[in-house]
Amino acid sequence: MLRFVLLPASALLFAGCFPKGVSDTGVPHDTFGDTSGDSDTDTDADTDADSDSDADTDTDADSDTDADTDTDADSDTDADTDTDSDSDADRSPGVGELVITEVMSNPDPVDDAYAEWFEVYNASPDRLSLDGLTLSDLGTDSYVISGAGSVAPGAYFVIGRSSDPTLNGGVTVDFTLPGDSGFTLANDDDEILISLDTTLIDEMTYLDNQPAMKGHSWSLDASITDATGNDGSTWWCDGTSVFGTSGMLGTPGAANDPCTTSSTSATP
Ligand SMILES: [Ca+2]
Ligand SMILES: [Ca+2]
Ligand SMILES: [Ca+2]
Ligand SMILES: [Ca+2]
Repeated sequence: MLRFVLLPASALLFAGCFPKGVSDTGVPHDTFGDTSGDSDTDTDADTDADSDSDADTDTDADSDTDADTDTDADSDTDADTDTDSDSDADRSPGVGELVITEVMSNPDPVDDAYAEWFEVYNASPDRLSLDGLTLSDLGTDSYVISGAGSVAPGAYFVIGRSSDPTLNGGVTVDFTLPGDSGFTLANDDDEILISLDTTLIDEMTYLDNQPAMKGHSWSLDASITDATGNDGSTWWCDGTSVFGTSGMLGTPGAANDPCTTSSTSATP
């Protein structure tokens, strides 16, 4: 039951001693009816103008300043700290978790400056970030990967020198090396080293008679997907499947061809 209480005139006079909008502690409070004692004009208890109770400017309940409901600072809606839309935090690879599986060092008839590429395989059970890894050789080539994103477990990833299909022979490239990367693949002998700081993740070497044929990739046998199995030349051979638009042979971004006795090089 609603009751009206009649206050004595002295009580009303006492309340009137305080200016409108100022509490009895002297702290201004808003005049819109919230009881929090804060100084804003909305009806919640925080000091910002939105309707939730945290101090950021979005309307979700977490304390960060983006509009999603997680508490990390990125703009996606999952709870991890990376910017992709899956729910795991991509991690960097450990030793042997990325495996170099295929190398196009001597593309033909297209220009090496656009059509060189190599392929890595994610041998781990997790999505692996490529950013921060160093690509190098035993000479002076060295480039720290930036902006490549990540590779899914069990997937192949192609790093190349151009994403332009009219220049690179039609290979689909997952990450394009910048023009000034300085990372190139010699036609005679060269190496690819993938490192995280001082930790070597994987390394492969080819000699001046490998790969033997222009326009063919140098391809690890389909049965080998580990970082020691690709050492030496035993399990490598020329790619045999046609890809792209220039008649070159290899399997960029996909499982490799098997090395058979009909291949020009290794016979596992
Ligand atoms: Ca090189
Ligand atoms: Ca080359
Ligand atoms: Ca290796
Ligand atoms: Ca392949």
